[in-house]
Amino acid sequence: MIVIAISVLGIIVGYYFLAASNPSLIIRLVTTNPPVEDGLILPQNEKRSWDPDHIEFTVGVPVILVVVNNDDIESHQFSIPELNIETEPIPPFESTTIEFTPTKSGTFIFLDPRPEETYTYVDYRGETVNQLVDHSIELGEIVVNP
Ligand SMILES: [Cu+2]
Repeated sequence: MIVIAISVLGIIVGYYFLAASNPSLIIRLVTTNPPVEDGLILPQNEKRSWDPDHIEFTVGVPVILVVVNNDDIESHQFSIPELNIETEPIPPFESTTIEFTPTKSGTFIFLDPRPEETYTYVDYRGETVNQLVDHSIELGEIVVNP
């Protein structure tokens, strides 16, 4: 009987701590590039976004965030300016882990703070491409609950 009571108590206490903690989370920078006319896939039409692009945490509870760059060519960076969070540039197919504790509640944006840049490479047609990369389209929202 005592064993059962201790087990039930353990489950309740365990659930309480799980419910009170922020989960560790993986967030990816992903690209999509739908073909245009003639079936051509042009780098200039690339779309980039964060997956997920909406995340929620609780103020005062530590967060582990793994940021993955799934882009095959460009480096990207992750920042939550209002919480003073910013990673180093993340090369293609690499990731970085950031640990922080949200210090204030509210709704904030997260983004890639890198300046506009041009990548030059030879594409699948054998043509040299100068791809203008505007990182300001990579936006997401973080809600920090009280
Ligand atoms: Cu970027």
